[in-house]
Amino acid sequence: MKKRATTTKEFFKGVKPIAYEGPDSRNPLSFKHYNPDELVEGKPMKEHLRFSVVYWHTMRGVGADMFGMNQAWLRPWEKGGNEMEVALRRVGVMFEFCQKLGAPFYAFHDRDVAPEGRTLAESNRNLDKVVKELKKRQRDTGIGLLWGTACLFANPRFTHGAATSPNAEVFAYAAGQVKKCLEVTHELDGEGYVFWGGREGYSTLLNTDMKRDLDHLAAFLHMAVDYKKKIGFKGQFYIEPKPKEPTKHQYDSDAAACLNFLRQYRLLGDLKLNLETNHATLAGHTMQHELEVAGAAGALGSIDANTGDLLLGWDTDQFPTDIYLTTQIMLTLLKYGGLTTGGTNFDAKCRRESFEPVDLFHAHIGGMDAFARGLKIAAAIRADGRLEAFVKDRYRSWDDGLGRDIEKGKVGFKELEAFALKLGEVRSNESGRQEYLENLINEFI
Ligand code: XUL
Ligand code: CO
Repeated sequence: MKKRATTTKEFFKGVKPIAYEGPDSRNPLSFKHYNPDELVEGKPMKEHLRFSVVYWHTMRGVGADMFGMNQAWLRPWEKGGNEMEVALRRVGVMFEFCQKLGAPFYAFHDRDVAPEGRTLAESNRNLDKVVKELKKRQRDTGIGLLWGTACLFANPRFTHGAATSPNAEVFAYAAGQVKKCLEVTHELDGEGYVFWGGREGYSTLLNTDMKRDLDHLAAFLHMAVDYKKKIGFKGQFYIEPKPKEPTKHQYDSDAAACLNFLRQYRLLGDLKLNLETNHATLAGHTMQHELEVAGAAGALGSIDANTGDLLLGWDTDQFPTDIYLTTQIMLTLLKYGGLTTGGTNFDAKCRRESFEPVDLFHAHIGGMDAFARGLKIAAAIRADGRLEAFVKDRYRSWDDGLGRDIEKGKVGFKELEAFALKLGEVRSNESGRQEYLENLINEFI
């Protein structure tokens, strides 16, 4: 370990680096399933999963009550010094956390890491100071930036949207902010950059020109793509779908809406999707559905790992612990070749009641173990082969004869009608065997 790391202040005293101890361990601060170097389908778990910790919840969340600002979470390192001093100290806290957890990546919004100034120029200067520190810590620890993003939603100037604001000055401000954020993400060797349009939508159609908004959003993204090329940033761009919250309706509402938008505005080659479980369920879909939609379009990029509470419905951003969920996610990810530039980014927060710093460890350990189990279970299901064979067999009528001719575009309605007229009735329908397949999955869980 380099000298610097041993001389820095320790914030999580009493928490040792989290080690893999296996399923029989009763140590809550250990991994029972996540064993970073263990090979699954010939690749180490850590490369399959590429875990990432988010700055916004983990470092900047305060456990506020939703009807007031009162902070519930104990974060002793936040006390003492001015805003910039705290921001710089927080970098040390974040890297100690990621290091002890063994998370290879982190992710941030520009305004999470550095305080916003009175002007864009001042905000940029603040960001530069913190980025210097982030860069140093990245070098010392080997922890990398999974993706950066600009906060284009919290400041009141973005009340009506950023790239979809009815006010062109707001659009310009947002462009300036994203330009800078792209530069620092590039500076930090980010593997990607995310666009989440939290306020790119509307509260009422009465005051909204949707067509113009969409044109503006596309123009904004084209400018970002151009600028990315100009500065030589090679990271992957992503759009993160979410249907609502904070606005009533967001234009990037789900994977299909995003893909349609990207295709319509000729952006599909430049952006993939960053899919989040709680956003999927808010949109009335499962996470696996969203992954399949993106995968089929060649746009499966990265995941924001969390879960909602279906009894509550809104974006509760809880840590994922459901093995069925992680199994489904990993089945689809493995099917489409796994994560490359993307990662498993814990866009998740502790419950307000879990207010001690050590709860951050319990939460992330649980999420990482749940994904490790999902990965191993999915790999076992794939090795077993029965599920895949069932699906393949279900579609066998497309593999030759009539089905193959249809897929190859060799026949049209005329030929098919002639075939159907001779057929009398379709005789080859078979059971979908849903319950049999659900039982089969349970054999592995
Ligand atoms: C909000 C959300 C964001 C994005 C990044 O629901 O998911 O934190 O992940 O802006
Ligand atoms: Co997210």
